[in-house]
Amino acid sequence: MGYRVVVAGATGNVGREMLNILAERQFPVDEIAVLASRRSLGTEVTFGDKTLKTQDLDTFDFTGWDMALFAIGSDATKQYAPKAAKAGCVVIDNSSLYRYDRDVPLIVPEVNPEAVHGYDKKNIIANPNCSTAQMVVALKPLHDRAKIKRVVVSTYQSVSGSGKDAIDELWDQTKAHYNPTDDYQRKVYPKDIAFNVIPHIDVFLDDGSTKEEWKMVAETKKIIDPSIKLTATCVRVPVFVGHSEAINIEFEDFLDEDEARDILREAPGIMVIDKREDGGYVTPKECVGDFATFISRIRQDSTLDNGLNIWCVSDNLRKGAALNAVQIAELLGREVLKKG
Ligand code: 2RA
Repeated sequence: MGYRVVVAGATGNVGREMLNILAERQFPVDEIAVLASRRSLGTEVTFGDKTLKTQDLDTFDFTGWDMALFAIGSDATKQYAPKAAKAGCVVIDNSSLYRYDRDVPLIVPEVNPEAVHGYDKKNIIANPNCSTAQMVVALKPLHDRAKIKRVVVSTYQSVSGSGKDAIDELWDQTKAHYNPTDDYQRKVYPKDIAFNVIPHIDVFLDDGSTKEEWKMVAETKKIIDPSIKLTATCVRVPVFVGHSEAINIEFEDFLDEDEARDILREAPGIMVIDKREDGGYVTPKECVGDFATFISRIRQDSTLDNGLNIWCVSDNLRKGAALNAVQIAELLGREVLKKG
């Protein structure tokens, strides 16, 4: 006996990964429905060895379906999540719409699995921002051992975080660089992503930070501990898939780098690749398609009494979005619905 599962946004990067991961992890599916907007209606998507035809999100009846993984953006989520929730289908939403709602649990299963029991306030569970998910997986085991006071994080985020068009843009700009048209040669494109880095993701806020940076602060506080002080600089880099983060941590208590490495090695969802030699660390290219959050460059920060630096890399379409959503579905099934 398994679950009747819906994937809404099945033709997007994250929606397709959700289907891949549901199949890879052999999630107990009795029946699956894949939904898309009218403009993508009928598009075929793959689920394991099956090919499924997308149905119309606008007319779909969620009644009798156990859970719906949403990857449709905040605007569409606002329209369809309440409808699904009201029909008794638990929504696991990848957009930012509900993340900061006190009646909606924001969950990274390796970090705060107990929060799943709060799903029934709105019948909605929120998935965190991709740059937050991998970071809190790394921070939580260290916080449990030495209580984190402050985090300074710089991110190096791949273009797939902002969708399929951004992947095409990087590809086209890179090609244009080697085969410049007259127009391209004449103009200098300072804000191109190809061969560049851009310190701007999402919109600017009044205090000069960006909403992406604000999300990392707000979500870390909600998922781990509101007392943690965090400041972030989120940067877009010319990488197709895989977010990287340089994380500086100040603890209440001293934590030796070797003990930190041992703790991380034993922590759920983490793979430590950390040798002080050429290639003794992980790069984003190596994380693509993997479930793990990779940690390298673990070392004391000697400028602080209780400081540590780490390098954190993960597939932003997987742990940063689709995998975390499927893990929440597994948690919901195991702890609450208990059908599978
Ligand atoms: C990005 N975190 O990387 C944002 C949304 N996925 O663009």
